[in-house]
Amino acid sequence: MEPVKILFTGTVSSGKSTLINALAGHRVCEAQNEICTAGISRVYNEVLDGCRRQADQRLRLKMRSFEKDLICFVDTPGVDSSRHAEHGEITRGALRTENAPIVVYVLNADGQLGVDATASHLKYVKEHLRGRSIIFALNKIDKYNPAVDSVERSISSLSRELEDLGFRDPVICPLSAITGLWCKLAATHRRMTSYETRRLEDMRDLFENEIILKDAYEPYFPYKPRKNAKHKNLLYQCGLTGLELFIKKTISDLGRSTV
Ligand SMILES: Nc1nc2c(ncn2[C@@H]2O[C@H](COP(=O)(O)OP(=O)(O)OP(=O)(O)O)[C@@H](O)[C@H]2O)c(=O)[nH]1
Ligand SMILES: [Mg+2]
Repeated sequence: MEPVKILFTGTVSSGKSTLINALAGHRVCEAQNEICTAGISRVYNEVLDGCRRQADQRLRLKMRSFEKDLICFVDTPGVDSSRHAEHGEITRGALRTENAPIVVYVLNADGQLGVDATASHLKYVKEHLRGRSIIFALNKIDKYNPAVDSVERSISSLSRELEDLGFRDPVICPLSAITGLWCKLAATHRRMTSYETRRLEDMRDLFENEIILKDAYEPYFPYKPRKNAKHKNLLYQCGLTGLELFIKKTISDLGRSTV
């Protein structure tokens, strides 16, 4: 059976590659604060030859969160680079030609909502969606200042903007991809810098006490924090588990799931 392709798109540095790494539970796609992804890469969830990158950028990994579905994450470059106009072309080409029934649109909650580049790419995606499913990932929620920013307000205004563009009942997943990635790396005893370990503990405090995302997910996927499950709890609290469950539900709605 062919894997279900899930294509990730969005503006530069919104966190597409970090989110794929978080879902995969491995550092596979390069992610950094400068324009980073320059071409299309594909990550498959199979075990093959100890996870080595293939010449054609194919990579197969064991992904604990997606053990039952044969999937392929497609990473694309950010579309609004002024220095690399070709990046936008590559991504728009992938949206037209990749046979991906699911698109994850990654938005940077910290400063990219309502800006022109986001609106014009959203319009492009809408025009080329052709019946495919789309999930919106509202990333970098950890950058919110709980004293002034409101996740609920951001979701409602984004939802209005998306409805105006023609997306009906959009699924919006607020999350912190970086927290999800660090949490999975810690849970599987992978190498982390002391900066990452320290920041992970800050994130734990933030998502336990100050930025509460459960309202966005509880109606669909209720979860009660459990004792002695600190990584599992944080994966839910930072929104990654909710996004994974929406992705799995979408795969299952396609009639492709073995779950
Ligand atoms: N605070 C915070 N930073 C994040 C999060 N996700 C990603 N980042 C950071 O944002 C920067 C860009 O992340 P990438 O994953 O490279 O973003 P991208 O969308 O793939 O970027 P391009 O491929 O260049 O378009 C990196 O420094 C990440 O560490 C998040 O949830 N919270
Ligand atoms: Mg990238």
